[in-house]
Amino acid sequence: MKSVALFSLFLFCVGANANSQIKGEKVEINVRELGSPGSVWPQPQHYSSTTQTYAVVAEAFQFVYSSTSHKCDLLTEAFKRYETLIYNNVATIKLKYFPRDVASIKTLEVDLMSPCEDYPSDHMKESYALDVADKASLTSDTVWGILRGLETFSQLLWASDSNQVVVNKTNIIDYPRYAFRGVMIDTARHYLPLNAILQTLDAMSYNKFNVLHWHIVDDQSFPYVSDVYPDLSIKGAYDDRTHIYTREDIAAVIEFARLRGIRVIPEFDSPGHSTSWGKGQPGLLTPCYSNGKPDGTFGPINPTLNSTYTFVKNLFGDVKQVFHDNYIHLGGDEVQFNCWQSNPNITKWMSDKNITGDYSKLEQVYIQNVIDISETIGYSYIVWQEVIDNGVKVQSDTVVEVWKNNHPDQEVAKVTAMGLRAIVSAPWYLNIISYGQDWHKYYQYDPSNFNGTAEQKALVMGGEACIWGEYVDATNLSPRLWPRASAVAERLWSAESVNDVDAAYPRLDQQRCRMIRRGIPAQPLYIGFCPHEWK
Ligand code: CP6
Repeated sequence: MKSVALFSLFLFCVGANANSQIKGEKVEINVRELGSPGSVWPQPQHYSSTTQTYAVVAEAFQFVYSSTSHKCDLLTEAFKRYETLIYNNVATIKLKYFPRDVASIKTLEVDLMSPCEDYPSDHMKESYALDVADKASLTSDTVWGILRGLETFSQLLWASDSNQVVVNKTNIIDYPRYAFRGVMIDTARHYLPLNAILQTLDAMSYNKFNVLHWHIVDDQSFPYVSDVYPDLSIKGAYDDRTHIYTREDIAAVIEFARLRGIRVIPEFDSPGHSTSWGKGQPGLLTPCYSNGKPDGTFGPINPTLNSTYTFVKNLFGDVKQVFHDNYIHLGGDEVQFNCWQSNPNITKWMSDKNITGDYSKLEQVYIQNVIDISETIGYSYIVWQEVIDNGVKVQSDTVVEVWKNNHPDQEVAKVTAMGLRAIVSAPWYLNIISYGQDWHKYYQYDPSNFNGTAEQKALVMGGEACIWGEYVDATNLSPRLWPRASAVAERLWSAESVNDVDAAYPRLDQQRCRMIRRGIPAQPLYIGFCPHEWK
């Protein structure tokens, strides 16, 4: 009975026996530890539980507001969602109900101590306290904390050997280690239909992620429908009727995310990675020259023209109307200089400005302008690390995303030594696959493990799992993300000391099975099976 697999088999097969006994008032459970069914992913900061269990009458279970609680639609929606989840989960594992006279929990009393906030933001608080005893209660200062606590509570439920839905007597005080816990999706290399994005948001909420970084456009396609520049998607999308994101589509994504306490940050990557922008906006990209004349190909956005900045200003103004979050990701990665080098007009402009030959400086001019435009519009912004690596001088409130996997710790040290905030995605490129349990290395990377002062460490906001789209579309998005991104989720939420892969394995295995039961096609960690596969 050491292996969790065998333990689960015992629970769900032997437990189905009609003669299963209820021992008196309290259902006694012999084996109960983190790693057995009913454990939480990501692991809470403070967790204590006893072997005492309460029956949960899942088909009648309800979340209720305490008499003093603030109330709002967002929370009431969440109650419904989790009631359904709990009910369906139980249905999926084909449990029978024994609503007998044992100690049981019929409600979880929710106490929201401050008025609901409408939108999650960079300063949202997510801490909560959950107490499951003779009475079950969930308390938080914020609606976001309540959402996290509801998720935790839903994960505590499991099946006793008498085949009842039970929850252990448990006390949890929980809060995230990092404020920024993201997943990046790429809808430019392959279009992702709306339901794939919504499913990703659902899975993110099961893992307490709180930012969807939406890399919405890139060289290959421009699915974003702009009101000011409709030609961008008409000419730049893979298909201007089916492979686009309208205002309504994006509003639906943002609303779905909001209800789950997830921010949506769009990325409009420039001046590189912007080939598709040129189709609907002639004159924007730099014409490349061969043998002294334009060769018909185009390079990065042309930083030397006033019209470029008028365009960016109008486009970002439009984006700000559509995306609610305070942040935009400006990109700035992998800018190729050779096309700029080939173009005589660029050369002339650089000579006039006394920056001949210094293409990093030219990039700096562009980024500086785009940052200024973003600030005027009221945006805070994130950039990829090259912006710093190329010596671009940025404002002190810039957030730098470290993505290159050669010594990310040194890069984080460098960025934070400059007083800039950092997020890390370098070790978490989930689009890269290999044979074996690669989640170990995602799990063991720690964003704060670098040579630096306490002040520097405080500038590390968190990180994100990236799933670039060159080899990913809706067919393989979910299995490639989950449960590998769950390893990242625990690193970003749980305490630094929670870093033992062997201890994590049975909990992660259970989290994966839980995601399957909730409809997320998460790939297996390794050999084995899920309890719901057995009747
Ligand atoms: N597209 C953009 C990409 C990548 C980056 N930016 C990328 C680079 C290396 C790998 C995966 C993706 N496809 N715009 C880098 C930030 Cl391994």
